[in-house]
Amino acid sequence: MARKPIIVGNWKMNKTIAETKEFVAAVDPKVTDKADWGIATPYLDLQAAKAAKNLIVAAEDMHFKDSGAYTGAVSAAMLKEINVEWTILGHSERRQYFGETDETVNLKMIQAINNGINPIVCVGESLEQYEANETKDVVKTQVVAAYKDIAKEDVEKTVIAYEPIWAIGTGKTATNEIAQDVCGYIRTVVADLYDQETADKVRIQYGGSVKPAGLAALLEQPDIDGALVGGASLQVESYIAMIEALN
Ligand code: G2H
Repeated sequence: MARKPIIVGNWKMNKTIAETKEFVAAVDPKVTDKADWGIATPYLDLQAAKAAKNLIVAAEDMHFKDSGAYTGAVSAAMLKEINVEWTILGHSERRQYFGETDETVNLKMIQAINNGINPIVCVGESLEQYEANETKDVVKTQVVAAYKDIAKEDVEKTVIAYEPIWAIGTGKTATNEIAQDVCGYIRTVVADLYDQETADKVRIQYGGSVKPAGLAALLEQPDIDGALVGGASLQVESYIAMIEALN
């Protein structure tokens, strides 16, 4: 079935408000309808990013509680107030450096859905797990945990990003065959959890050192419906090169 590709830049801890304004002014007018194009930015940049008319604007994380004593955290209501309707959840850097677990990712998935925010949930294995041939077990565990108590009709509002940790920011990209194999497997996990129709609707991205030159071939893979792009999403030229790569 036809799924519209979704390509989202993950800025991580990069760009000031001034740099965000400059980026959006240059990139937003170039956006085409060949895909849903987006940027996930630091919280402080979100409002400036919302000047975009075409780009999806996403947070990079969100808390699972409505409010309370959670120093440094940002709630769904705060994002909604500035019309941010997307967030990344469970990025491996959040899991690695900020104590994110499968359980908190699931709580955040539920909170996002309950508040009309579309989550892009990241899964992926470490180099050690990859070398031990545990990739599919790891991503299955992460996907099953993330979707606990998520209703079938809400699944299509979500996006799954498969990001092998060994390919993140390292310049090592999984081959398209590896990426397809795992993304195809993830779709079977969703089909087992729900049904084939639901699995056919959910969009699955690949992430990890994606570059403009490789994007079109990546998206030719039957189960890869987009990309979560870090480094190559930061420069105006490189983001525009991705847009042009799909024209
Ligand atoms: C993976 C990716 C974006 P990069 O984290 O989520 O980053 O493209 O720099 O590997």
